[in-house]
Amino acid sequence: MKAEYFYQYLTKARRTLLASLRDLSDEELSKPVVPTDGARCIKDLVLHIIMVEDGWFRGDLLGQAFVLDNIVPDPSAVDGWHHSDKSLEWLIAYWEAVEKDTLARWSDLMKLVAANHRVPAYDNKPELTISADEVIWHVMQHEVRHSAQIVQMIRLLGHKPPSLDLLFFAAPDDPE
Ligand code: NI
Repeated sequence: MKAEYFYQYLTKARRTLLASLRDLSDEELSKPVVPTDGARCIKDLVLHIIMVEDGWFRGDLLGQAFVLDNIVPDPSAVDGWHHSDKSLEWLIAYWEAVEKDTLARWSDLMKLVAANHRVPAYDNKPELTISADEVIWHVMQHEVRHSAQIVQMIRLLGHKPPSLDLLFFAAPDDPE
């Protein structure tokens, strides 16, 4: 499967997920349903997914400024795990801006894949590298894994979560 096809699937799954999140109250989106120092609420996970794509594709692969730098006066203030103070509409606007930029730069990303470009896998171990292709798939797979956690949180809040499997988007004409 081509990476572009899978990213297109993600853009559709995001719309379905966000439609479900718009049906939740701000209190529910901010509620710490998982007792952890990490991502506790839906907003924490949504922002984490966006920042990972923003950071890997722009900062690590393309060597360009983060989308975040253009939408907040102080990007360093958007750090850490806990973001219950953010509005869902702000999160959606950031996600849409990242997606738009990724789609606009897709051919540049694929050029890095074709050139077998490699970047450090960890900030503190520059000798350990990962290929551009692995970065693309890491970021996309990362969204799938955390989206599943969001789905579980929606369930824990007492709501019916959306179905986000690729199958449902690949075969939209399936008669129920
Ligand atoms: Ni993660």
